[in-house]
Amino acid sequence: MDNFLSEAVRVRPSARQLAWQQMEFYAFVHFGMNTFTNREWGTGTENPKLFNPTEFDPNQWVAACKSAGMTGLILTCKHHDGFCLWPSALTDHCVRNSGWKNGTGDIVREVADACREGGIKFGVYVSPWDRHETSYGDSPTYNRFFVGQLEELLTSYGRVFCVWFDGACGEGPNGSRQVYDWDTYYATIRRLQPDAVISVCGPDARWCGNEAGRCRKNEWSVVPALLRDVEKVAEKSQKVDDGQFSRRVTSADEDLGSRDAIRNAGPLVWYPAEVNTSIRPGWFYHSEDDQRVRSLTELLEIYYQSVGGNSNFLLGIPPDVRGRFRESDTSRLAELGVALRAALGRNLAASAMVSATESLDEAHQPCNVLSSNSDIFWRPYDGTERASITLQFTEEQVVDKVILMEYIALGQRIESFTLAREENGLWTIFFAGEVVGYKRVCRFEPIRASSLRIDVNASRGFPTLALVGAYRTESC
Ligand code: FUL
Repeated sequence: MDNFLSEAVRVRPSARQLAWQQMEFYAFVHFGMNTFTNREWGTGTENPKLFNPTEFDPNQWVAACKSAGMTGLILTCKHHDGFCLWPSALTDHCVRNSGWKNGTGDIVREVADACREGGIKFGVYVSPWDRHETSYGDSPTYNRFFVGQLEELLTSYGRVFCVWFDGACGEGPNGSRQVYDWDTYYATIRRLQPDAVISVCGPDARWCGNEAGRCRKNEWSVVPALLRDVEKVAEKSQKVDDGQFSRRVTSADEDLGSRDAIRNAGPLVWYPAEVNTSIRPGWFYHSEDDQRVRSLTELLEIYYQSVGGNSNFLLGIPPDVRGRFRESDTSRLAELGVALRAALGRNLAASAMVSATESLDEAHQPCNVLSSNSDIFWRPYDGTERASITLQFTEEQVVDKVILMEYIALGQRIESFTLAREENGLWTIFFAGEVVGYKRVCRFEPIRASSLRIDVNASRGFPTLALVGAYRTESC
């Protein structure tokens, strides 16, 4: 194996990245001053009294997220307008001075508690760009203020699975430019919440590059380290609220991780993709969008492309001025959950007989791919880069999806594979793919098969498979 490929397989996820990857699908809740002013970006001059939800109900949010199969929720604790959803000791521009509960409430606490009680994880979005705070633009002073806010959020509300930073960096007063002290922000998060991933403008999870819900045909988790620095500098992020940014998809960086992309790219890092988009056109609630909730078909497509394409899926759902999700949105989430269970609820291969061209040893037998225990997996010998695994069903099956999962604790290895089926003794290849990674959902027209074979045709060293599942959508 070429040197650069040996290096690529030595790049492994951290424990926090592994735990995060397994979350797969979670909610992005934009709630704050903009909800009450009907905007996407506030100016920071809004009267705090405007924030006054009448039926705030985070348990309703959590129940809706769970109905879709989501595993976590990220809340906009502070958006660009600087208004804090917790009673920050560092600013008056916060819930303490709002009309809600006469200033005695704490939205962050109630949401964090509702998540914990509901059994999903809680994460925080906190905008470094702050259009209210007067020290913004006086870099050292503002950086101290922002670290103080991080400390408040990361010490008062229990465990946080993610700190989500976007790259927006607007001007301060009189055109002054704020230089963010990312290194201190990151060190603060690691110190206070060592298990939390730092996403997008951070080292742990990579933004897929658009807000339209589209990811690449092949999302690699091993990519040039340079990408992380670029994110860190935030030069590529949104600069204006022009409504176009969210729809722009550049093709220039379509290939981030193939052999060609990494051969001369310098150091590599584990930097897996996250796809973020909203169930509505905007991130915040606008009543004029009530008829523009994404269809079930669109949501399923984004789900399969992202979760089924080695990415995590962060879906925005905005509460309205009551502080509740709209009925249209909750019923769409419930439909999505029903559809996903019907599509992927039953593994038709669960009792298949499994064999492989070779297996390293007893601990890496091919039957491991049928186990839901993601800690056991199949692998061939060192040096074997092409290998096959065959599942013989107990009776002929009709199948329209196959799930493959690599054992990514040993890196991302598979570069190309095909699926073949046997019907009446005849083998036919019916699907070809490249990246597998944490999870790949292969979708195709229903096929009839008595056996299914996965041929790994190219790999970076030996391939691994932790799961092979076969599914057929059941009518619901
Ligand atoms: C962007 C922000 O400017 C948007 O308002 C939104 O919060 C999105 C998720 O991140 O950078």
